[in-house]
Amino acid sequence: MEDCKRRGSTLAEIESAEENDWIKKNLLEHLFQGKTITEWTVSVLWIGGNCPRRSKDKEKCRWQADNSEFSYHNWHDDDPSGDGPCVFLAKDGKWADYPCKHERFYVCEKAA
Ligand SMILES: [Ca+2]
Repeated sequence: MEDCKRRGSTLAEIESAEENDWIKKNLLEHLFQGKTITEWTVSVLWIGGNCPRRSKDKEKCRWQADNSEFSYHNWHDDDPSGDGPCVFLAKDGKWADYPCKHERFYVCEKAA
């Protein structure tokens, strides 16, 4: 995401259940607090994953920034479903691939 690059960072790469949980608790639940969400794909945050379109193979997904494989993932039962290539984190902490064009929140990270 260009906005992340301008800030000298990249879209977040989630490497552990702790990190996934932290983002879920501190960002997602906060962002969507008090909102009535009926559509699962609305309360989401883009993260830095990339999956080939029309592929349901988890093994083919990579982190955009350095093309590295996922060391951790938390895919929703039906994902990746091949409608990517972008990857979002839903309010329940699950991941899904989805077309990138949808306007959503996104989370950047910087090396500490
Ligand atoms: Ca999908």
